[in-house]
Amino acid sequence: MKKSFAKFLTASIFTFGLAGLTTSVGAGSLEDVMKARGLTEKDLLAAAKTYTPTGGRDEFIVFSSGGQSGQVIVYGIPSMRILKYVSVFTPEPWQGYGFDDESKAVLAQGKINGKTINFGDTHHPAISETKGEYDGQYLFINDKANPRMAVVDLKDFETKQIVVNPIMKSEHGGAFVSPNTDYVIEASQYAAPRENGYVPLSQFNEKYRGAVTYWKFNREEGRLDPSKSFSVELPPYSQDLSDFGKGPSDGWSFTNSFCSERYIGGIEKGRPPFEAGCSQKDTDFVHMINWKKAAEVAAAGKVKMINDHPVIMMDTAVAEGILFLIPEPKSPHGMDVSPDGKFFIVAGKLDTHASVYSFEKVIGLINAKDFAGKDPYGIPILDLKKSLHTQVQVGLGPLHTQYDSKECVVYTSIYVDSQVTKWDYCEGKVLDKINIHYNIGHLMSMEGDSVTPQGKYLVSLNKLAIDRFNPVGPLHPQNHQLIDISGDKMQLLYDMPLPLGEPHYAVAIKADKLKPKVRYKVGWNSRTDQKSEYRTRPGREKIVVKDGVTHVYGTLIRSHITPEIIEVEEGTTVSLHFTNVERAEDETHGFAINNVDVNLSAEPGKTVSTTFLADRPGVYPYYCTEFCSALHLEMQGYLLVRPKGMKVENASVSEGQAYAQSDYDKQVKTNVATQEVIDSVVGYIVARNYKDFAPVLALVEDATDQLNFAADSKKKSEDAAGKSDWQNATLWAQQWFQYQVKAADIGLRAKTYLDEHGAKVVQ
Ligand code: RUQ
Ligand code: CUA
Repeated sequence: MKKSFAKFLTASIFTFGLAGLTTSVGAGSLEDVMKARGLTEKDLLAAAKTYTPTGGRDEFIVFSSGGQSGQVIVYGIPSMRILKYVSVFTPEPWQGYGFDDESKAVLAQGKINGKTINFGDTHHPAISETKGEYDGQYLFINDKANPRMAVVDLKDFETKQIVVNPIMKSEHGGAFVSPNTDYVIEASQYAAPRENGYVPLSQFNEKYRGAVTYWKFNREEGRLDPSKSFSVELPPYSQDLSDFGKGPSDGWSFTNSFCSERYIGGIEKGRPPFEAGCSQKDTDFVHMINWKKAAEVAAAGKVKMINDHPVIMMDTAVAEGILFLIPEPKSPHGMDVSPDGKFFIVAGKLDTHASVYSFEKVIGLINAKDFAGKDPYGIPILDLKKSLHTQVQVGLGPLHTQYDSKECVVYTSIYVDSQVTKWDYCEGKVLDKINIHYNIGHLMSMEGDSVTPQGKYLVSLNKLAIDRFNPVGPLHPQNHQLIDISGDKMQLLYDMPLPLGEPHYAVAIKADKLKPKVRYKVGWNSRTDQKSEYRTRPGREKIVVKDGVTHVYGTLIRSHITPEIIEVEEGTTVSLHFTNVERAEDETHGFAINNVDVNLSAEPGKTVSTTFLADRPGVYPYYCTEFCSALHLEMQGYLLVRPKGMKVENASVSEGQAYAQSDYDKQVKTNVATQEVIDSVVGYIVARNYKDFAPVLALVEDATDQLNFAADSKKKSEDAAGKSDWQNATLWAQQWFQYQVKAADIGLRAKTYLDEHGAKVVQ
């Protein structure tokens, strides 16, 4: 195998490089394929609009909530290819999330009253904004089940922070950001007592409350700052979705509600259920809050501290003129402020209308103190008719609305009819309808929450898939349908099954606004965004006992784990710290120890740790879990846990075969031949304008590293040969060869890249 390697390499260059691509004609013509697969011309057009050839990129990147999976799903548009699951509230082994000590610390921030919560019901992702434009820096996502908010850094797509809402027991209306991301809003859902503890439902009207929390975002640190955050107390009206104003409505936030009946259920006692009791009235309330003024009120200390968190109580909010109610039709849902900030649209789940409110009218009523009445808590109520711009009949069960790049054009999801309605909110008329499959919840246009929606595509986030895909048992995937909205008529392009939780909302950003890194600075704790105190450089690996803990400072690189043998006595607390010292793109190493639930993921540059009690004597092989190189299977080692009191045995093991000088000579011959091939690849690369290609530059850098390692092993092998230690001389010569293989592998990748990207000869 080794002998043929040089030949193989030469052959590879020839096939992939010098000979160029041979076009192979597949089975049949386009018509044949259409006929065989039963495709129409419309299907082909849809395929052409979504198909992305190998190596191609998407125009938009979507961040979708993962519902009860507690994750965020990342995919591309128009290809609808899933790119990543970002673990947020839930442990996820591929990313080592909830397995390494660093990410465990993030998850631990999400404990509620000391209890570990291992899932989240993620609902509404929001991308950070600058002047109302998505800036691609951070993503926020809420947890409806356990009122929490998380921050994902889009530099590495990792969860950095989880904050627990101090006064809510349930939430829904988050995350939405103010136009400069000063604040992230989180609104409660099911009313509950503000304090922890028992309060009977008979005191619902007096003691149960809703709230909105404004989480202050510190952009420099990339973290929410609980010490500068505050809440506004609200009536027990089951607050729902929220949105921030912009332009003329900047400084205000809007939160709708349902069950303003304050019904408390009791089906088991023969009372009508919540669904009946919560939909008695014809209207519920939009809560309109002047958050800029509220921030001043909070800063002035006009708050009540509840669970160490400042809350502006309702009477203060009313007295300060920061809280108002506007009626909205029956069991509303959706709250979407227009890109220019002049309107906000609400739809009623049990109504067929979407209601367009005019901010100008609403603020006029507030300034003129023209109120229609007060609610039981003394909050001024505006008149519905006087607040409306228009109402449009859009279909049965309208929910959410998204804005197009074309002025006045919006799309509303119609749950019961399983449709999307395209309409004009300025003129108040329906323009088009399209069927979806089935029961749409949210929908999403490109950069639809920003001040400049991009149009082009719309995604329908359907709650049911029913018959759309090959059956996989009673639990079906969700169905995200891609719709072309560039023309007058909407056109369905693609069905994507999403098999991970129930996505609620999603946001799409222009792909070129995202600038994620491909590697960390070597020795990085990615969760705190700081150098890890456990970072280790190659050659500096060590084992240190400190405060009764055995710390192993190790490194990972193709294809070895250092150290390869770790021996401890039964009952030792072991803390392993591994730094992936690779600089190469995509060279992640995993680290798993068999049978003890230890599993890490170390991306290039990252330092990860795991701490555990070695409480059972035994032999525990460990290995790298990512197929990182030809000798990945050899990326292995042993954890030995010696029974208490037993002496260390320095066993002499018969290590492989005993090599002779002839073995050494043979290996050196192979290496010399391999080096010639590598040189020819290098010659091929440097004869071209490879410096114009960033990925190739990175590959060349990595290959240079590998060749330096090769030189180091070569020297060790020659030193051993000088002492006629043929065993070690041969082993080091083999190691030298391993590095050559890696360098060649990388070189060939660089060469392929140059060929495929039209590099030019520059002699
Ligand atoms: S919700 S299907 Cu949780 Cu946003 Cu409306
Ligand atoms: Cu590292 Cu496999």
